Amino acid sequence: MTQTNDSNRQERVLTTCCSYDCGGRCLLKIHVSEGTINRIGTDNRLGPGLKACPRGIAQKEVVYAPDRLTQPLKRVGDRGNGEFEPIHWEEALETVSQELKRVKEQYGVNSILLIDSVGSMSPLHGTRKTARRFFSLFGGCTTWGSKSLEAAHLASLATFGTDFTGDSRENLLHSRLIIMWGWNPLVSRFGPDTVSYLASAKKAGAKIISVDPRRSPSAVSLAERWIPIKPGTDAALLIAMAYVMIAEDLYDHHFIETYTVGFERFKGYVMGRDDNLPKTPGWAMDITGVPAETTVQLARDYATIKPAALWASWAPGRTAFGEQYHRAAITLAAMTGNIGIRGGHAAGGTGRMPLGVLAKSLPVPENSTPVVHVTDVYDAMIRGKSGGYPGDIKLLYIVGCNLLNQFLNTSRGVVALKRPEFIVIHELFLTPTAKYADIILPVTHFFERQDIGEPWMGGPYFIHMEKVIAPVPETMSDLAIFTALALRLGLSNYNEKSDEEWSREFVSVTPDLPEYEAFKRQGFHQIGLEQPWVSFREQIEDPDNHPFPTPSGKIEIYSHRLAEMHNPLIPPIPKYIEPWEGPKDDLKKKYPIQLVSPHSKARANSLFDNIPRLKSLADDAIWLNPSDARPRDIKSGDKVRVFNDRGHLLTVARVTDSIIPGVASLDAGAWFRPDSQGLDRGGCVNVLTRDVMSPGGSFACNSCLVQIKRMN
Ligand SMILES: Nc1nc2c(c(=O)[nH]1)N[C@H]1C(S)=C(S)[C@@H](COP(=O)(O)OP(=O)(O)OC[C@H]3O[C@@H](n4cnc5c(=O)[nH]c(N)nc54)[C@H](O)[C@@H]3O)O[C@H]1N2
Ligand SMILES: Nc1nc2c(c(=O)[nH]1)N[C@H]1C(S)=C(S)[C@@H](COP(=O)(O)OP(=O)(O)OC[C@H]3O[C@@H](n4cnc5c(=O)[nH]c(N)nc54)[C@H](O)[C@@H]3O)O[C@H]1N2
Ligand SMILES: [Mo]
Repeated sequence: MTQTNDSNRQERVLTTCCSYDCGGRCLLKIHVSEGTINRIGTDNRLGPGLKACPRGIAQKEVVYAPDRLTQPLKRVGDRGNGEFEPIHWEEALETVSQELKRVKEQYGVNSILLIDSVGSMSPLHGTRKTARRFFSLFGGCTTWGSKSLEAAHLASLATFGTDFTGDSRENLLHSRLIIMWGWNPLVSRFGPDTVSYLASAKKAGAKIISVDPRRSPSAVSLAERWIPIKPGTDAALLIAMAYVMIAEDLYDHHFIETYTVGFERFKGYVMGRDDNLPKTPGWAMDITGVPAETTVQLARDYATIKPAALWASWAPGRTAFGEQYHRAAITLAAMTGNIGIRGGHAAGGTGRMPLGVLAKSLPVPENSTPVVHVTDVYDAMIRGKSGGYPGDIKLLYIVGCNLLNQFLNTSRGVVALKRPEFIVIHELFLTPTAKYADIILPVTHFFERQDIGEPWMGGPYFIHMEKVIAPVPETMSDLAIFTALALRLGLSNYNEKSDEEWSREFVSVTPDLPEYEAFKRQGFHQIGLEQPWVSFREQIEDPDNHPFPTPSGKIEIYSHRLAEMHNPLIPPIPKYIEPWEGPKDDLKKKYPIQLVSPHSKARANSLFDNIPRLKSLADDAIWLNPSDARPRDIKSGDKVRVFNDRGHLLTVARVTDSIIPGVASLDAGAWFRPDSQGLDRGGCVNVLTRDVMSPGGSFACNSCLVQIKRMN
């Protein structure tokens, strides 16, 4: 988007958007002259728009950061001690391609583990896309899954048969009741316009309730009521709400009969027919800490205020047996008839819509690769074939991931990262993970390449990502690195187009987008909808012609697919299963505090912890309740040590009644900076978390018991 003439001296304003794994995906307007960024603006239209947060606006500090990696590096000291020397690209690429060849020939492709996360998520330069395309042509490797919404994914597939369970955001304007369940969109962004729609809904009279162990910033500014709950117990509260709806006959019989299967089985469990244990609000109170009257009121509200959106977010699902929480939330959405209607919400938790996704992105040829679950990645690196994994991991290839910081149980990560014969990483910064690499390849920032921005979730809109500035010399995009490696290894067809040619192709095949030149000129394009896009509208309005894509064609409260798994820990109806490291675990005697680790307002996962302007905005104190602080003689601002058998870290206390007794909260993403005693002075919460997979696949970071002590 050129505002003035093309003289280099004149300031030009170019559009782009962050391509990180952040829920925002907001419009950035970059003011550039003489090849340098002067300042960054954003969408300045009134009302809901594509407005950026301080992290987007601070990208100038990120791209020009003094600690940006600007040359390929080769390790010289011991793994992990951070000593490197610069080398030429020629040597770096030759070493990497030789190692790939050697390991493939000597041990087979399964001994190469690709950890490709979503440092960049765009359709062309997406870190996963570029890496998977390369390894597919290379002949395979061992891969991993994901680390975010596995529980919701399993629940949505089992219950609805699809994970397209979202709605376009303006649907919130039609809700009379919105329950933000473990959802804090003011901080953990879910689209640039979501909070604006929530605020409008509130203004229009919608009742907003927050169910969260913390009185989160969203609870403070949007909710009229905060219902504190013990982490990992959400399924119990939802099931007790179902009890109230059944006992008081408040549920939607027509909906249940027309659209669902298995309700009677669920009802039997809820009413205690099978186990003589009715799941009453009193039963739940003992587990969740939520007073019985509160549960009764919440159930009555959800059953009678219509339409209502139960926004069941992911953090409660990132617990042991978190799958049950998502399954229970969907069941309640069905019992209240809130699926497929304007102002309702399917509560599937995946949030995806078919809109707002480009019809085409960098193609990844099919290649069946063995997959290691995220919670097992370190175990696989340590035990290899003897632990039942696909290979002994000899080469670790990391693209767009700070695993040491972000995967569970950092101490185990430190052991694991010493194992492979060779580690290579593509990075912007010398992250805690990059310190363990043998070769570091410095990548471009998204300002330095052309691409297309598509919504992280929600939308629908697309943003033209202009190449705003020339790349820092000696950095390469992931796509360019893999293109160069493919050439060296004799792999044909990896990338035979320019970035512009790819972008042009993606735009041209996507319905609802103007032609490429017009899209470029506009800078962004929002798709107009006559009415909100609501998942399952067709199935509800015209059930005879639109079955749900499940074995029965209905919403499966009793899931046939789960039943076939014959695993009592993944039952076919949603049940409350006592989580490990939850409020009733025996380990509480030793480690009495339940720790949750939400996302930070100042970071995108672990990104920007090294950017001073953003670090100063972070809330990196550990929240704890006065009743837990008092006996430990802890006051706000005190230095505290947080520990369990897995590790320990140093941080600062914030004593507040905005968190329930027995629970503490420390934002995830601060960088791991261990001292010589192994005490993490960076405050990386994953030194404390447990690396065990929930049976349904959830990444259970919020099932974590700790003790806290004041440091003298
Ligand atoms: N600013 C910012 N935005 C982001 C990101 C970021 O890093 N920074 N990351 C993006 C990504 S990758 C993701 S996956 C999403 C994350 O989105 P979410 O998973 O929704 O976010 P969290 O911040 O982990 O947690 C949200 C709320 O859940 C509460 N919570 C924690 N445990 C429990 C529990 O057991 N029960 C209940 N009821 N509540 C609980 C927390 O206190 C918090 O207030 O955010 C996205 N948006
Ligand atoms: N305790 C706890 N742990 C958690 C969570 C939690 O709530 N609590 N949340 C989990 C969730 S939901 C997520 S999504 C994960 C996130 O964990 P990760 O996927 O590891 O995400 P990031 O920390 O964002 O790391 C991305 C890395 O990519 C780099 N990068 C950025 N742009 C590019 C690029 O263009 N190319 C390349 N090659 N690299 C780039 C960044 O510098 C950064 O180091 O963390 C998980 N871990
Ligand atoms: Mo995530």
